[in-house]
Amino acid sequence: MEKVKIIFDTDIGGDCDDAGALAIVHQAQNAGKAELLAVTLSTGSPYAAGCADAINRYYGHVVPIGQTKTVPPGDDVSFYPQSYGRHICDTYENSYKKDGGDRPEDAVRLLRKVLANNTGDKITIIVIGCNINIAGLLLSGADDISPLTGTELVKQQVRLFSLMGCYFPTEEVPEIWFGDYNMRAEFNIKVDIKSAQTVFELSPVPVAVSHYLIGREIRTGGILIKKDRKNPVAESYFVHSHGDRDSWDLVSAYYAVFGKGNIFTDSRVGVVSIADDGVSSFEKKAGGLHRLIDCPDCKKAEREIDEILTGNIPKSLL
Ligand SMILES: [Ca+2]
Repeated sequence: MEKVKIIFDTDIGGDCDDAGALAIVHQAQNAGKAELLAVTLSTGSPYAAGCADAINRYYGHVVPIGQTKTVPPGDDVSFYPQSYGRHICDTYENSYKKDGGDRPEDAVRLLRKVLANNTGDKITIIVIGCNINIAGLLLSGADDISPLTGTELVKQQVRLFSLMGCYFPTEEVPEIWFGDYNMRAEFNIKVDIKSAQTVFELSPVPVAVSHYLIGREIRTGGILIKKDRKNPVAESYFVHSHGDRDSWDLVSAYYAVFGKGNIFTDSRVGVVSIADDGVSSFEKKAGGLHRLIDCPDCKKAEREIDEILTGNIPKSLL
């Protein structure tokens, strides 16, 4: 069985789908299908490292954690203390308690270290927050860790970025409204537009995009609440959503580990562009490095993702 090496780049603690995505990676690792190498945090929240580490400990795979040293421009810092991430960090065992715990190292340094030390199969990077860390990696120069630039390291050691971001209007959904707010730029892009532009412009390897309208149609994770509240992922879903939640980040985690598997298609290849106001566009183009993930049967996807979250990975995926 091919074991997929994973780096998990996340803004965990804000929306519970990051916790669900991390659970997918851990369940895949338990089944021998994945190996989590590191977690990097693309949020300034002082609770994010503790939240990620608590989940990693619950599943028995403790890995190094890095964090951006710059608060992303669109982060709402007043939200950190109200987030479910704070509750998980404060309640569950972890090494990164806000007061007196370890502090995560710089995310770009950790990314460079993990890539530079890699031998054998290439690494897949799941990117499910804003793009500050990956842009920082791509723009990084040679240093004491490696004589290679970030872009060279990525080209040599990364198989794929499995990235959640972008809203592409369709005929069926030409606009998204939350009350009187018209969402033209998707959240992960809007939090750091410049970094998103950098990633789509500079990535020398394929980027598979779990875009807004796909994850929105797939509701999962609530099943964990009934199963085991000692599981910090179950608690994340309970505190944040009291049940199922849209699966934006879980689509990226599934695709990173299992590819299209039984539930996704990725027929479109081309180029994603991010305008200066964060609005995304996609142009089909032969030889393009970007592709959009599509889901022909969202109900089927819900069933399969919930099965994986509860540890029942279909044999066809292994
Ligand atoms: Ca996220």
